[in-house]
Amino acid sequence: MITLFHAPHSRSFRMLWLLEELGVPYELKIVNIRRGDGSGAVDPANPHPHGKVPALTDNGSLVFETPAIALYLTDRFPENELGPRIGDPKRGVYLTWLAYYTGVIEPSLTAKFLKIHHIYGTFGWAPFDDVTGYLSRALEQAYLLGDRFSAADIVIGGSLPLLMSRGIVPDSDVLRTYVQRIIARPAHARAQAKDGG
Ligand SMILES: N[C@@H](CCC(=O)N[C@@H](CS)C(=O)NCC(=O)O)C(=O)O
Repeated sequence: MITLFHAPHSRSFRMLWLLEELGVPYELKIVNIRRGDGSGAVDPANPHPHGKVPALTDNGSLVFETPAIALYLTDRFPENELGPRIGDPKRGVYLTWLAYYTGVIEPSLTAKFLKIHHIYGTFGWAPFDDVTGYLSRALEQAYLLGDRFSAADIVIGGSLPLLMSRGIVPDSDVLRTYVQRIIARPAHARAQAKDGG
């Protein structure tokens, strides 16, 4: 049985959304986490080594880090076609977007937030403005993989509404249209209904 360790209104919402897209049985465990405003605490019921969410257990395996969970689930349930299988020509671009989220988008966002001057040739990621420019160009197509929705849209696209509403990612017609397209999916609404537990 798959168990998702989740905290309301947090990064783990996207894996809740993915599980709803997949339509597979799973158990949702709401756990407490430390919040940016100083509230909350590490929950002893959460198996994540750093007390974060999302974390997922399945048959004794623990999976954490959002892109790893996304890849684990789309490989485990390939019939749902939410991630290209090994051998599919789109597999490479899929893996690239998943790694890009953790390896480039998140660090560039943190660096911007902390006002860290970007050092080319030293940092392993691109500056945030380059990242948002690249994303905007990529999303002139319907989805990150072109004409097919995938878990990469959940991992990356699912973080955009909050970032755009806070003015961190600049609002644009391309990004707004893309976000509206992906959040109109029924599984997104089902995940929202379960977000609070
Ligand atoms: N790199 C992780 C980040 C997970 C993460 O930072 N989650 C936040 C919630 S938005 C959290 O659990 N924070 C609690 C803490 O830092 O103790 C991923 O992408 O899954």
